[in-house]
Amino acid sequence: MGLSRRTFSALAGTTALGLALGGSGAASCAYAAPTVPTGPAPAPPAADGKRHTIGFDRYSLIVDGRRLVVWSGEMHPFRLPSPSLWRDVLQKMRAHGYNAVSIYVSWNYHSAAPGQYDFTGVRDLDLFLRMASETGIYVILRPGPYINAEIDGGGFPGWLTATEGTARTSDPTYLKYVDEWLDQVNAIAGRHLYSKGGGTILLYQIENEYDAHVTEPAGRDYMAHLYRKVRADGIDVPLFHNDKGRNGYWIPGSFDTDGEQGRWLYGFDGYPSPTLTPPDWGHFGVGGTKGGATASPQTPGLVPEFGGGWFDPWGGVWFKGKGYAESRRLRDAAYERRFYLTNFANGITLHNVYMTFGGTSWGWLPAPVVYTSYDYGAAIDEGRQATDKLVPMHQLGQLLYHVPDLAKLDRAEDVTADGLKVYHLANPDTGAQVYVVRNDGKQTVTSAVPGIDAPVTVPAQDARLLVTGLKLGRRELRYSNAQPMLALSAGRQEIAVLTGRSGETTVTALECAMRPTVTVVEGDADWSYEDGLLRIEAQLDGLTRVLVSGGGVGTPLLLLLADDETSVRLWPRETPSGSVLVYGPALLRTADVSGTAVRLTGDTVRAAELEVWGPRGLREVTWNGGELKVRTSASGSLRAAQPLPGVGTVTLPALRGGWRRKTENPEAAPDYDDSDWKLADRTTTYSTTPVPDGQPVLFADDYGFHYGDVWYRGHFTDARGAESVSLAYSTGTQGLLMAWLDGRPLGTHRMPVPGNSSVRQGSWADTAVFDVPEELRKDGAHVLSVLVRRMQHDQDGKAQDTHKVARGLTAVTFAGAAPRLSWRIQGEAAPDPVRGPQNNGGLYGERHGWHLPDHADGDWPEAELPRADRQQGVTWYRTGFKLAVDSGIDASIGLVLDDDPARAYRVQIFLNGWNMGQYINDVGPQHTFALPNGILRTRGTNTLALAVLSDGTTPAGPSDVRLTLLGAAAGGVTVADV
Ligand code: IPT
Repeated sequence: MGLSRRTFSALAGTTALGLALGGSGAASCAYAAPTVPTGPAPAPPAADGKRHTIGFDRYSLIVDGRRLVVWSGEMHPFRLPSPSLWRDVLQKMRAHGYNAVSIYVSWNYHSAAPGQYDFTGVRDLDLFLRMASETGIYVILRPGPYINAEIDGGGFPGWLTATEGTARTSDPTYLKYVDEWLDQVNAIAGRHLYSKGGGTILLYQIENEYDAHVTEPAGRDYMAHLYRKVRADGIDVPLFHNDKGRNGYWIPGSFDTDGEQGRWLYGFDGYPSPTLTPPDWGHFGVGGTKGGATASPQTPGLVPEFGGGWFDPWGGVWFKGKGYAESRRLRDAAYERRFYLTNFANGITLHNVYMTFGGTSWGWLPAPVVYTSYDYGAAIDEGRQATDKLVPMHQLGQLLYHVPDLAKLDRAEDVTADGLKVYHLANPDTGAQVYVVRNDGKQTVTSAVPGIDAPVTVPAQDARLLVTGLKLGRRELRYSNAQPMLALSAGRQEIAVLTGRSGETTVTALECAMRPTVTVVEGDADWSYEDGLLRIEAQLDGLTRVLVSGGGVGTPLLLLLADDETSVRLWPRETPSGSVLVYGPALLRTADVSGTAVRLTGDTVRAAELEVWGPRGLREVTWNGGELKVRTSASGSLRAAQPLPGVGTVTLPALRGGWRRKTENPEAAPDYDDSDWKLADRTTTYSTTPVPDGQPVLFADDYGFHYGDVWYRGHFTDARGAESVSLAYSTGTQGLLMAWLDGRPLGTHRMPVPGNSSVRQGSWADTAVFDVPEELRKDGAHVLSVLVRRMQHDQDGKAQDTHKVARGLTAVTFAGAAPRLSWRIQGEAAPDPVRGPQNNGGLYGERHGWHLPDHADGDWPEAELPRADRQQGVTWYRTGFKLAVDSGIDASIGLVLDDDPARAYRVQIFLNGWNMGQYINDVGPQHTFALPNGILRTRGTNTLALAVLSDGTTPAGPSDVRLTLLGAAAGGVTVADV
């Protein structure tokens, strides 16, 4: 095995670190990296203008010569169209122990046409990266060019579907466009590299789950091209790819990286079923081509995506989407402990949870497979609320940051415990032992784990991490049956936090050469001292506090034993003046120490105590700018004399009155003037869908229409003998087609589910057949008007150009006659300069600004809800509403639509002109649509416009339309209007 003996570092000159890699390359063998002493993780990153090194060895990343376990969460800026709120999510992640955020950048979101790129407003990547630096969180940047991500075309712009060449290969046309994209992204990314002190980008991914052409030049040259391009653009941080299914694809050396193997990491993803036993995919795992990290023994275990939830498909009989509560239930907090701890126990030290905040696939962003909400069942929900899935993330994230022994672990001798699976690991330098104990059964297990002289309880389908022989500041933990969360030093004392389930009895044993002084400051605890061991027994309920002093050590140790619920109200923070630990509020956003004062910002939901441990001499505490009266507590903290107030009530207006209504689709009328529409007369296409013989190309993308609805008008002169018309069309899931002949509705056809044999799976094509009414089978001028609701382009997951499958009409024929039709086509107008290319389709109302807040609707007839209209076509409803949420409250608000599920209609929801998604009444499952603050004016007037498409087969709504509160907190970030 040709091992590089050089330090794998991101910057020239860093070989000074001298991290020689030794060893034979065998999968589980330990590589000595003697020059990286066990010590604190690097300080939280910032754009500090300094050069930094980013290297790695088999165990972990090594940043500025210190080991770093990357504990990352995925969010997509494009799924939260209000930049101020990015900061909210980033701060929540950082506070809950994530030290990195991984983001996709979606090409289609930034590019409406070749050569046109927009990185402003809700697309301001630079601003996102600045916020990440200000938050002190690393960024893993993943700009594709292909991303998948349940996004239209897998991230490919609509216009790319109409270009020559095969995407995701070394095809020169494709590469030309890719370079154009990377030029744009890298110009911004280059300013935010952690290596260069410009920001916090730590790692950069090229492509995603690229498993086609792996051994062919078309694939290898493509990857090599991407690698070279990114390097040439000055991106000097380690690069990697995300291998789907752990095939060992794109490991170091598998393609040409200009001899720079040392700056390329192997990454793989995993979305295991939550009902199965967690897989061993790391260095200590089963090995072989499906073994995950074992495919690349010299690089640290990197999982760029590990399922933290799952996307939910549309509802109805075939897809059976059940809503995101179900995703969250299947991958709950216990799932996270069980699966993520298993990953960690397998040597995965770079771990990203996809998704941590899922957000919203607003407008026409969603790939056909998903609906608007991309909540994902993630730890932070679509309404930006913390769920109890943050508990394990918080506990583990703080642990990995605060306990350096965990950054370098080897597999240690096997130990067993009845009823539990045990992974035993050890730090070769400090001797600390780590046990990940997992219960795969259906009953709670209490068992004996060697080295821990106390019963270890693990609930069914759960896990926990235990340590022995671990240094906690100046003392040493011999063992505990509680999971450690952090150890830090604050002022004159050291603090250690251990956690467990509420009500559990924990035993924590500390080495003490001499008899210590022990004070149970708060809670239900007992202690005993014998043979150099202090044994503390505590029943967990809130925060149990035990102060240990003396015993031969000058610095006292405050032992905090927290139950789960309490552990997520403990907020450690590193400041330049030292560590701070805050206890009480629902969220700590920032903590700044200057002189004797600590300034804190954060959120409360219920009234909360506030307590701060910090550097010596602290006397004053402010909370969200207000000074608090504080006292020194018996546990050495500053405690607020009064609890912080909780959040006040938020009242939302009913949306009953003020509605106006107007029907559109004039395009259906025979005399509608379509002379300024494009002629659909092309004969060739780059689409993968064949052009039917003797027909023009009717595919909307070929005429520059890529998003939402598209209209066709086919003119012909003789309908004699025409019995029926067949309209072949192709959309995504849930697509539909409505047709009129000479203004007479012919009917609505909806894309059937894939079980229907007439649908070619994946391409979503079907044919609508409508009778031609007898009275219209005449000579003379006729117009066939057709509205197609497209449901976006396929993702190109298999690199077969499936994003180029046609969308819109594909062929039109008559039975009993063969008239020649002359077609005109009309889709979306020029993209909204602020809201972007995916905000609108080609409905008449959209082309004429009916969705915009300032549209003059004064002459529209007034209407009352609920409605029960029965007609085929498009009707708009508009109303306004005022909100007056207190400026100190972060209220997250949603819009609910509800009706009898038998009614066949769908709604495009426009809030202040922004397309907040699509509701399909008889499909579901989504009824609540998140309205992001910034787009929503929480202190002002809002306009809601609903574009209703009804089949005409049933009465149609809207019926029940109302606002709902998704969550509220006192605090929040400052929100700028979008
Ligand atoms: C993996 C993709 O990398 C990611 O973009 C997203 O699509 C995710 O899945 C699912 O939400 S692909 C995989 C699980 C086959």
